[in-house]
Amino acid sequence: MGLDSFDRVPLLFGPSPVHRLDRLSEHLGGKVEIWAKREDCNSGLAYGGNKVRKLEYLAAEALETGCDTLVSIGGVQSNHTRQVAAVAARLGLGCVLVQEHWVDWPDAAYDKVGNILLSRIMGAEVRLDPGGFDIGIRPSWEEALASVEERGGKPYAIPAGASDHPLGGLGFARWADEVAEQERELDVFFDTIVVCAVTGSTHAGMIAGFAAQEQPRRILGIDGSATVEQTRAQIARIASQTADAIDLGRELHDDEIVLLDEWHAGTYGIPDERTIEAIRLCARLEGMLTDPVYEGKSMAALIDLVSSGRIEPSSRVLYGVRWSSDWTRAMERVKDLSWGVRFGALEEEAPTRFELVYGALQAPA
Ligand code: 1AC
Repeated sequence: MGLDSFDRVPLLFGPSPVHRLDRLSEHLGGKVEIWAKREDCNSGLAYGGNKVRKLEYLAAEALETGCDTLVSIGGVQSNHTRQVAAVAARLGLGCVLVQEHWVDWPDAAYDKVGNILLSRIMGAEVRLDPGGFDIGIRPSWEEALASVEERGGKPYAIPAGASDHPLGGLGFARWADEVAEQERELDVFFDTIVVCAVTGSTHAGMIAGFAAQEQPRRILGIDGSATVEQTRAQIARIASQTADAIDLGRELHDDEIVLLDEWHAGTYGIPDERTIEAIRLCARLEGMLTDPVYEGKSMAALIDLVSSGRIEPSSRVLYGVRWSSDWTRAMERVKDLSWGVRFGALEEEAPTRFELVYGALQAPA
């Protein structure tokens, strides 16, 4: 069949930008050339992100099959569910989101700001669920699908991260083609790709897509799940299913699935010192923001791999930015606090003002 035979609803601006990270490269010794490809700048839909790229294929199927409601799942501050909400809004579809308690983050505003707020503003029906972190298929999501049917709707099922789905890997198989095209334009070749992996289809799609190209390269997945074997198995399954879908014409080899597990900090969603240091370094050298859940961890890996020589001198690396806007929760909080200060509010008044502003925005659609 091939990738082009799958329908796709265009939701991106076009190819996502690729650019050099000169100051970071220089800081790490100047022998490895580091570039970034920016899914955080890929679309006008609620800040874009890697899931919008995947959802181009799933949304096409939802429309073709006459579904009227996208139903998905993620953590309370899921980037994925925010992107599903944006795609649903853009296409005039309903949206039900199960938001589980994936991260133990003791902040009273955690389920009110950031991504979850954006999803509510975009009209998604958000259902909070106490379930903990798990990238597998969850009963709460199946119940949400059933509830849409019970009220006479036709749900379209999108698993966590749009990953464990027959079309889940296609978006990033297409990303691999896009990289090859950009390489031709720029007259460069990226021998190493670095990307964070949790639910797996971003990494898996890249593996399948690049496997179809002539010149081999290393695709280093950096685990952010801390449930490494489950993520590795999911990547292998999605990569091989995507390889079939795009007619690769051969089995993927075990050594094509590389998931490094040294930077996940022990728990999904919680950064350690290396994560924070990596976020700071990248921000201060490049003005590029990485986040504490995904990119901060893969940035820490990139820094260590280059500094230690595990990514060899003279390599050219493409660092995949997914746009994990976990920072939106921080940004909203900062805005809230500065609002309080600007209006001369006493510190203890801030929560009241906070409730006034965000309580109103979070009213059900
Ligand atoms: C884990 C899928 C994931 C998210 O944003 O919910 N990246």
